Amino acid sequence: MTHVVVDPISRIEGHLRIEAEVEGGAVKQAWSSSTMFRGVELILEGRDPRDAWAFTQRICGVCTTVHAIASIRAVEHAIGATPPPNARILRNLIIAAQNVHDHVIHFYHLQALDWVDVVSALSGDPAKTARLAQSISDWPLSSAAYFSGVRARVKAFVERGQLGIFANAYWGHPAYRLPPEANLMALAHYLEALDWQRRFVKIHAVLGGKNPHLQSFLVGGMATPVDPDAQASLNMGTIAQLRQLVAEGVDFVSRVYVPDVLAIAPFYKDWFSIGPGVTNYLSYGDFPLDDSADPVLYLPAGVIHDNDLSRIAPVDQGKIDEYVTHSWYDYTMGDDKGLNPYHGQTNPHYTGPKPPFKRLNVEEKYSWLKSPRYDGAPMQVGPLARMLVAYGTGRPSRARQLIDSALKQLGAQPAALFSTLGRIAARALEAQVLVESMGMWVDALAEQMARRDFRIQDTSRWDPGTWPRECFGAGFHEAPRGALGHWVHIRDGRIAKYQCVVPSTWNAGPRDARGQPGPYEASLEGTPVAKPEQPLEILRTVHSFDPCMACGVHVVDASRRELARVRAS
Ligand code: NFE
Ligand code: MG
Repeated sequence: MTHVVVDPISRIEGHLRIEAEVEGGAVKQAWSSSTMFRGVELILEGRDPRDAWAFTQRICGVCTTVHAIASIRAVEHAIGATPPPNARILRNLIIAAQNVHDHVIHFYHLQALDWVDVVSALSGDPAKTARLAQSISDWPLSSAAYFSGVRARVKAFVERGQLGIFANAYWGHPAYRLPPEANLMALAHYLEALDWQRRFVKIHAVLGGKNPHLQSFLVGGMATPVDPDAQASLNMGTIAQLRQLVAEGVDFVSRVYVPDVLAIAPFYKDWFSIGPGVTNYLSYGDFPLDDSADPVLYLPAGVIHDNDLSRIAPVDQGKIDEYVTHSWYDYTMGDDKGLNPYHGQTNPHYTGPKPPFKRLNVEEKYSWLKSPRYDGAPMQVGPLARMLVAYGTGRPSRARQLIDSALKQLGAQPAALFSTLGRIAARALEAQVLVESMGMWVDALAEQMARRDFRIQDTSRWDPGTWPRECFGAGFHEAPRGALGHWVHIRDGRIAKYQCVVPSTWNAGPRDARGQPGPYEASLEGTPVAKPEQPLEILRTVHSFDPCMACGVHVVDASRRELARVRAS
């Protein structure tokens, strides 16, 4: 038995430590620990709920819009504000842009190098690479001269010993299987994606003034005037600009990102059965298509139990509880109880070993993440959960169509989706579904302007004097990494209590009171590890969830920070 510690796992946001027991070339048991504490829920107490979005948005700079969205929805629910259609449409555009941008960056810059060997790419033949690229897509940057230029650029970095963004990887590891030409093509797209993301995110600058941390959110609506006749507002020029940026997004996702995933996957088909883990999935659904109290959602809500896509249950938020049995928090009623977020508590109490330490005490508490459970069960959340709910319900039909066509191309069954590679493929296909949907909302915004409906905020509840003395609200959102909820309790116009239950908390949380592992922990069980001192395969499965600890724990303890350590003992 080898005890492997990966701490911190890099190419993620924040600090994540994985400990695993490896026996017979595979992980037997694993533990996921966030080694970072943040106190945003506590910072909010006593503040004006109309300001909460600006604070919660700072939980994370990666999924930079998501906590603002969940926060304004929670406060609107509590005080009874109803955003007008323009606000709904603008929010849908912002959310979709966030998801698409985040997914592309995750694939190329945070995950691809687990599968793509940069050093091998340097021996890729540019002419063969051009043939490969042209066989999978009609993307124009595909000539031998182009790939030769990319190879020369990266070679110059490597020869000067300046691997920079490519440093500290396991180049040459036996688990890398792509031929040099596929590595070279993917490397070229890694560099193109850096440039593409900078352009695509202008959608956020146009609609929110800046990225990260857009400035245009508002309880009851948005702070952006819509008026085709005014210069300093969203007008027909904005519509034209949005159409152009969305078209570039569709182009890159459908001609580069998705084809790359489908070209790389066949070399790693065994990863369609590695890393299944927790068999339950949860999606709150998102992208309201109308302005009723219970709107149709473009991506539907649903709960999947035991991988059964034929029976998708509605979401009952009353069934959500958080446990701290293995987390560095105390509950006043005892640490074996689960608490619904309306009654949640954030009482931090670190009881772990004094750093630097070799091992966590996993029999006791070992993470700053809580363990959210739905009806007592762990749930996977994220693009795969959303695409499975879409597949099972048949909505939107485009999701089902893209999934079926990808499975056909790969010669795989839907069950292949319950895996490490399934999470990666679902993220890519979701990016395509969402970037394509953005045109529909740009059209909707143009129609609103044409019918001269410029309403942007429900001001009827802006004055706290119109609120009940005490009220409660919950705001739900599908962030790039999955189901996100904020719960707020308002008393006398101020926040009495605020709780966030975040996607990476669902996925990366530790064992619960019953000892059930969280999704990262469960999915690592059985993951092969060829060289325990270079646990590349552990990175593959953990990265497939797109971890974000900043979100998951929602003030970094500087004394506990380490730069890099990977150790097998
Ligand atoms: Ni910081 Fe986040 C997303 C949220 S965490 S990345 O997406 O909420 O899981
Ligand atoms: Mg929380």
